[in-house]
Amino acid sequence: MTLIRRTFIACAVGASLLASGLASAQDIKPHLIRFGYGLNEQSNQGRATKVLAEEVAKLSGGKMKLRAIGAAALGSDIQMQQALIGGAQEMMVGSTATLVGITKEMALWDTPFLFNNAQEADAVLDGPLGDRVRAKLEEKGLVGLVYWENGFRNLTNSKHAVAKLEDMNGIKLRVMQNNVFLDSFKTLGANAIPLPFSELFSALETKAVDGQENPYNTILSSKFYEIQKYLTVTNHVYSPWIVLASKKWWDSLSKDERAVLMAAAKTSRDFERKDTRAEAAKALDELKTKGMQVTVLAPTEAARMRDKLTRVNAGIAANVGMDLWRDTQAELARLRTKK
Ligand code: TK8
Repeated sequence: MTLIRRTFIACAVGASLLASGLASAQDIKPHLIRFGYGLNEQSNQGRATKVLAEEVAKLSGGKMKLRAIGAAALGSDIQMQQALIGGAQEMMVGSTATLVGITKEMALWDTPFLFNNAQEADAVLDGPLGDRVRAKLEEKGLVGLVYWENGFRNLTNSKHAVAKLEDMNGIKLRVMQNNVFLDSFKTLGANAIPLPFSELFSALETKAVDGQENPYNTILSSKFYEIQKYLTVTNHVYSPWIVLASKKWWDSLSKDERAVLMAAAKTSRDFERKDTRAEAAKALDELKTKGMQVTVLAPTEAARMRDKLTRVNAGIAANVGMDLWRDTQAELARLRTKK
């Protein structure tokens, strides 16, 4: 048998073993993967992490073990990113927004009202533009595998109902550690204070800050309803999460090991989006049941906020680069006329 033929057979066997989840004959060694995330185990982030861990075990024939460590026990998003870059931790999932200090192109996803719906987000994030932004991480020591859904963000606070722009005045509002969010909420008149998510509950509880903004799922899973009375439906931005690996570690893996991780990441992504959307559809009612007072903005007020918020767009475009900005706008226009 020629070498080429033997290689071909070995590859074919390898592929079918991988497909059946029995990867034992492949170039897969034992690995313990420390995977950190910020939310609770009983959150959409926790549930999807569990699916990821199961998939990694299945596809690697039990050789690769993903140890999930939630509730920011390994640190905030930013601390974990640094641990990945240094090689002290293997993997994590967190907000793209907290990566902007490392990779400026990530700020593209912070553009207020960029996506009109989840389908647009999926198409752009899973397409060439999402790949382009993801690839930028590599020069900084990170590998971005897939985007998960955090979701459309909404505003909560403990002071008073926010029904119009002026109601934002003087609200001490926690924002993610990211200049776009800082500028966006300053523009709306809030006193915006950047804080890691891991410090948010206690900051709200002690009234160090009055409010915050996050998707319904997180307001529910992090029990913000216990300490935040007022919720305003703003849907001001679609927030992605991204599954990251340490590049230092990734580069030491075999092709097969990387294939296992990538396949598992994709399965977890598909599960996560479905799960998150199903939960989000019920979460607002649940938050009302828990006692939150929900304000839906009158169209004129929503338009005033939107107008103010989109003033940060020019700055984002300059920061992420005009080519990336224009290509994104063109892709969105294409998606919108396709229907
Ligand atoms: C969790 C965070 C969270 C984000 C935030 O670590 O910080 O508000 O929405 O999901 O990444």
